Amino acid sequence: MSADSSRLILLLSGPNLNLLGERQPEIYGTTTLSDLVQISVGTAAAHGYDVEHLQSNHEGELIDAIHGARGRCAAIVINAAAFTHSSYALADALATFEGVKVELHISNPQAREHWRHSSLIAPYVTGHLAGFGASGYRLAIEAAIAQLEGAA
Ligand code: CA2
Repeated sequence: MSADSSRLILLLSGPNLNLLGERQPEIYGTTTLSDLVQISVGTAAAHGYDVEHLQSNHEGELIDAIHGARGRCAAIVINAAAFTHSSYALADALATFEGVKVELHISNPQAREHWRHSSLIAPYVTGHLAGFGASGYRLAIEAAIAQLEGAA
């Protein structure tokens, strides 16, 4: 049986996030991507929502996943990693998704190198969360659900 699209959230993880917990713990913490997915799934489940997760190091694969979410998912939570700062194609793909979109970052890009200060996807998302480490995943799922349920 297919999941109820009004209660399905797509969680997307961009390039290199598969290495979380292995390197640069001073920036990204020690939590692995699988831990973050588990936090997201648990948070969503507590509110009666499902999470589907995809991590890819390939821009086109993330774009295909966004296209595939159209009409099938209620929200997208995306940590586009470095594609945030470089991919017009990802920005265009997000613009085609009509549901709730949350841009998520583990670190605070504004407090880091200058090239991380601009987000090409920012104009196409409902809102963004950055700098809260692993807790950001719980907060982002809650923010997406609050939007879907019309809460302030
Ligand atoms: O803070 C975030 O979540 C970022 O999206 C992470 C991206 C970075 O390019 C963005 O500016 C901010 C980098 C993800 C790389 O992940 C690694 C994980 C472990 C070791 C090395 C990189």
